Amino acid sequence: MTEFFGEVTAPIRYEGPDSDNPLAYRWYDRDRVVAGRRMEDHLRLAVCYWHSFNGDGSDVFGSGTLDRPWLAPSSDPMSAARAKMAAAFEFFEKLGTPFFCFHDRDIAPEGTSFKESCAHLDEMVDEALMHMRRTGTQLLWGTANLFSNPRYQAGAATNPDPEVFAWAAAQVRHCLEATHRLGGHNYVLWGGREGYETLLNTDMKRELDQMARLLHLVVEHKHRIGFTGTILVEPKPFEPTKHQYDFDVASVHAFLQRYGLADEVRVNIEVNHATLAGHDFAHEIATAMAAGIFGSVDANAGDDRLGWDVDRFPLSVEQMALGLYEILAGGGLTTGGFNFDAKLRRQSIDRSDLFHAHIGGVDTVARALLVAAALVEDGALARVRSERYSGWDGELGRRILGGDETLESLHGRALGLGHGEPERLSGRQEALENLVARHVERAR
Ligand code: XLS
Ligand code: NI
Ligand code: NI
Repeated sequence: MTEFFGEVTAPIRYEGPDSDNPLAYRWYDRDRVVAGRRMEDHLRLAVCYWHSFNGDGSDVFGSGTLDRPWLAPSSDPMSAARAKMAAAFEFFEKLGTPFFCFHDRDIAPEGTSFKESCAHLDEMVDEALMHMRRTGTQLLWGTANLFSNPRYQAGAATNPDPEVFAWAAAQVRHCLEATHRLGGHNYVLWGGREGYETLLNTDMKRELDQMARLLHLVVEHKHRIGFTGTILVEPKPFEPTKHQYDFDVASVHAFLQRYGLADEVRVNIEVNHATLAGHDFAHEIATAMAAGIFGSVDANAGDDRLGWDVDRFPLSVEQMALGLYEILAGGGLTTGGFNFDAKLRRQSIDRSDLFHAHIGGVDTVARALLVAAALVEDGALARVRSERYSGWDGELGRRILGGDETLESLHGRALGLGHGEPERLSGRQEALENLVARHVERAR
């Protein structure tokens, strides 16, 4: 097989924090046991197919800059798909991360009919199985692209035309089965164009009902075929539509509850989407944990000044560590993982840039894991949290939560109080921030 990433001759290895080798991991030591689990099993890192192998560096102002020969318009689509897949698995193997993620259209070109598109996907799934057996790479999740083709201009499930819904449902059925054949650990639905541009032409109530119907069909089909992976919805507040229905974790949770889906569907939380929704990454994780719907993470980063999905590779150890702390405190990942839904900048045109980008992302997340594990082990944050609420474990707290008090009884109680105001205590925010900073400095 011809190598695509010939500049990187050997698999990327762990060399430790003092290494100056740019093609080595400084923090990701896959077999190291952290908080009772191998690093690799904690993080379940995945490379995404779309940004890394389908993205060509184009932006709204100009065409592609990256060297991706399989994207040349002159190439035969199926041979190009095979060349792309060979390069992708060469990359996964050299990077040494255990998982990948894909959209149906990333791995197989759309044909001239639905039937031909299915045949293309089936053929590429066979090819992927062969590469997966050869390299040991596993599938974290598959997903159907229900947003690129012009037929989805007004959404897929939320389209005003049921013909488009029917087409999307057929596509999802095929992609879910492909994911199942590949042993996928999850199946993702990101609401690409499930939202609206203007309310002037939008019947929101209908669109939400339609979106729930598709999700119910997915859950039913998952059980029918015996797919044991988790169904995940990926929240995002806007882009491409002005208002996406799956705005953030709390909106998705409300939606799932309203339509009786909260026991079947969880969330895939993307860091950059959290930022766009005006939340911290850790907030979205904690919201999902509290609701019992945490699933997986799309690990990337936004930009402080740009209000769109810039999908940079994760850069901030602290941001990731605070999210990972919530994940560890909530019991860790199960079927989910950390998927690098991140892309190269337009000028990063050397083939080795894809390695540098991922190595940086992997090390950021690995180091964040060390910080989060140290915070768990230190126990101070957990202690502060539980002491802060200790009153709720006492008699008054238990009576209030247990429904033994009313406004009337609490009014009576207040009138009869012998003492004055409740005692106020420090929230100690700065001291806790300093504690986190110490662990960020020291984690090794
Ligand atoms: C887009 C989303 C997308 C999903 C998969 O913003 O992040 O890449 O992860 O459809
Ligand atoms: Ni994503
Ligand atoms: Ni995104």
